[in-house]
Amino acid sequence: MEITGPTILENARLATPGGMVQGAIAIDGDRIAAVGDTPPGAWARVDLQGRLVTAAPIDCHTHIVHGGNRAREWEMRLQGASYEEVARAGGGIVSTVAATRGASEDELLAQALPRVDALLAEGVSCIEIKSGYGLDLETELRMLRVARRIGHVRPVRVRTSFLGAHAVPKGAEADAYIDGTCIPALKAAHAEGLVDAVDGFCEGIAFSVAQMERVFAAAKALGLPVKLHAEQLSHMGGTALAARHGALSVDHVEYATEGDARLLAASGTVAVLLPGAFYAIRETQAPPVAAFRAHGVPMAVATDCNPGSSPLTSILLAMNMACTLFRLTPDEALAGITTHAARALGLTDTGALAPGLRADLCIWNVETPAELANRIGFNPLHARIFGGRAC
Ligand code: DI6
Ligand code: FE
Repeated sequence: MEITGPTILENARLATPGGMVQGAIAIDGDRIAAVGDTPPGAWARVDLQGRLVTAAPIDCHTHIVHGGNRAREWEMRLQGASYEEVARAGGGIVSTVAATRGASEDELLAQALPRVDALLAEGVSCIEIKSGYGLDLETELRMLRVARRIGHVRPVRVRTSFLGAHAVPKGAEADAYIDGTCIPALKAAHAEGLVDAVDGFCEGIAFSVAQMERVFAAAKALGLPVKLHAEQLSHMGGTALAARHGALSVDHVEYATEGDARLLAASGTVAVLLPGAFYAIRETQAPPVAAFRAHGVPMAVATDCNPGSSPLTSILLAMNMACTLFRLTPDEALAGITTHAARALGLTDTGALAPGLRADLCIWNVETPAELANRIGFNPLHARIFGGRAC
C-alpha cells in the first residue's frame, strides 16, 4: 500500500474511542483529517474491504536496549530458583549490567534493532525505552543515546525514561548510589536532552520509598515527569508515592490494593499492566483489575521487553495475555496498547482514531478487536501507517 497525498481509506471497520464505526478514515499529511464520514474534495481512495483499522500500538514500557541475554538464568529458574533468589545470587539485573557496560554504542544498537523490528512488524508506532542497565553515568547515557538513535534509523517514535534507580550496583550502598551516582547521572542525561521521563524500581531488591522520593524530587527540579515500577513483587507503597507526585504511570502493580486504585484515580495516573513479566516469572498474584476498573483507573498494556523477567517482543501477545491472564476485555486491551499507552507516556497527539491526531494507524486482516487479541503467535497486520506514510 502507498499513500502519496490526501487519502481516504474507505470500507473500513474503525476502532474509535467511542466504539466501532463502519466507514472511512481520511489522512492528510501526517494527520487524521476525518473519521467515519468522507470529506468532500479530490482525495485518493483505497478500499480496505472491511478490514479493521486501529490506532497503531504503542509499547509504553520496555528495556529494549541491553547487552547480552539471560537464557542461562531462565534455565536456573526452571530448576526451581525464584526471580528474587537469582537476583540475590548475583544474577538478575546486575548480570545484564555487566553485559551492557561491556558493549559499545554500536553494539547495543545492533543488539536492540532485531527486537525493535519485531515490534514494528506488529505495527508499533512508538516505543518507550528505559536506561537502567548501566548504573554508572557513562553507561546510562550510552543506553539513552542508543535509544534516541533507534528513532533515527527506524520509522518509529522513541520516548526515553531515565531508570538509574533500577538496581543497586555490585559493591555499592543504596543511599550513596542514589545521591552520588543516580541523581548526577540524571542531571547529565537531562542536560544532553536524553530524558523524557524519570522511572525507578521501588522494591525490596531495589529502592525504598524514601530513596525514590529523592529521585522524584530531582526529576521535579528538572521539570521532568515521573513513573514507577511499583508493587511488582510485594506491596512497598510505591503506588501511593507515585500518586503523590502526579506520576504518568505506575507499572506492574500486581500487589496494589483497592486503596491504591483510589489514589491512582484521583491523581490521573495510568496503571501499566505487564503480563509478560507476570507470565515469565510465574507470578500468581494478578493486578487488581476489577478495582482499577471500578475506580476508573486507565489501564495500559506493554511488553516490558527485557532480558530477565519479560523477554517478550510481541505487543499482540501482551494484549492476548492481558485478556487471558488478567481478564481484560479485548476492547480494554486495545485501549491499553493505544489510548492509555499514549497517556502513560504523556503523549496527547497519538493513540486514537480521532481527527487532528497523528496518522499512526494499523490496518489488520481481521474484523474486530477480539480477533486481534484472541490469536496466539499470529500477526494479521495488513499495513502500518506511521505519520501518514505507509511503512
Ligand atoms: N522490573 C522488571 O520486571 C524488570 N525491571 C524491573 O524493575 C526486570 C529487569 C530484569 O530482570 O533485567
Ligand atoms: Fe520494567
